[in-house]
Amino acid sequence: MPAQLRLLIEVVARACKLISHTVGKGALDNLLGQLDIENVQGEIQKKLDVISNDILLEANEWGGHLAALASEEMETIHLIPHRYPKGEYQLVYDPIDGSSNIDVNGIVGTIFSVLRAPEEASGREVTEQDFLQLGRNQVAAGYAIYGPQTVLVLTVGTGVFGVTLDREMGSWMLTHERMSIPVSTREFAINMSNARHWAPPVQRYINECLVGQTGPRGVDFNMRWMASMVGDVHSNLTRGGVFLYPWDARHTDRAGKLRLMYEANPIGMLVEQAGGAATDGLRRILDITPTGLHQRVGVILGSREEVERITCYHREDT
Ligand code: AHM
Ligand code: MG
Repeated sequence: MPAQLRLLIEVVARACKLISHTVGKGALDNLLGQLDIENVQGEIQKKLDVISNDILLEANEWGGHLAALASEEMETIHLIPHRYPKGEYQLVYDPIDGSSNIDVNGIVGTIFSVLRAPEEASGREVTEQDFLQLGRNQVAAGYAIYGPQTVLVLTVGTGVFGVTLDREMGSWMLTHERMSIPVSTREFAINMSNARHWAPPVQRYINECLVGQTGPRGVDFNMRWMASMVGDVHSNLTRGGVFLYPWDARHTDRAGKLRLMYEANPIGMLVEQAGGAATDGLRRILDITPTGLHQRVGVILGSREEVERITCYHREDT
């Protein structure tokens, strides 16, 4: 792995350590609740969204490994100020995924993706356009999950590894070597309250799961919904499962709720590296050409057999 990339990942991991500590303080440091401001997506920002965004920004800005950063919480890209050295990578992140869980002490996480700045950008400032790269060109991707344990799950394109934060020592310990998603599963994760909006292929799939043993699948399915993609994906990576946040009747152009650049792409890369699959119902997530930094996309990922089945239902429906 190039030294600059290693340094970058170490800095991100250090920032995640601080976010983990901050998330853990909650009401003790008056960190719960929301601010009276909206982010670029029109969502009210939580205090921890903003604090975590700043933690990642400040940790990475001066290290010399980045050309620019982009985040769910910032309208456009953040260039490295001229007073700091510039590097060859671009970092994209969602500082707090699952923000609605903050106040209820539920699972939240940080998701990040590393891109290489285009070579032709070496003599100039990078632009937002330089960030709009295919997910398959990511050089690294990962998430930190802040649950009963803080675990950082990472890929640099050679499999998936997890390190757990030893809170007494303040260091990361390798605890999950070569994580892999079982090919088959009997568990799905979806927000069932959106059922009336789903497209027919999703209705078909979930209905078949719900019918259980007596239906076409011939087996009973279990459901999980943590309201945090990182939480549900960590479950997929640990014991298998399929996670869906599909586009539905409320979305135009097959845009779902989740964001391509800093949610679907990094998680898609991790899932594929762990032997799973990730599509938007019709296209492989990592092959979708991004048209905007905050672009949204439908997401179906996890155990390969189920993702293939759901994708097949979508193809039959077109
Ligand atoms: P966020 O990054 O603003 O927190 O939004 C992403 C989250 C995902 O983690 C989760 O799967 C989904 O939104 C839950 O949304 P909802 O409760 O609206 O179904
Ligand atoms: Mg968020």
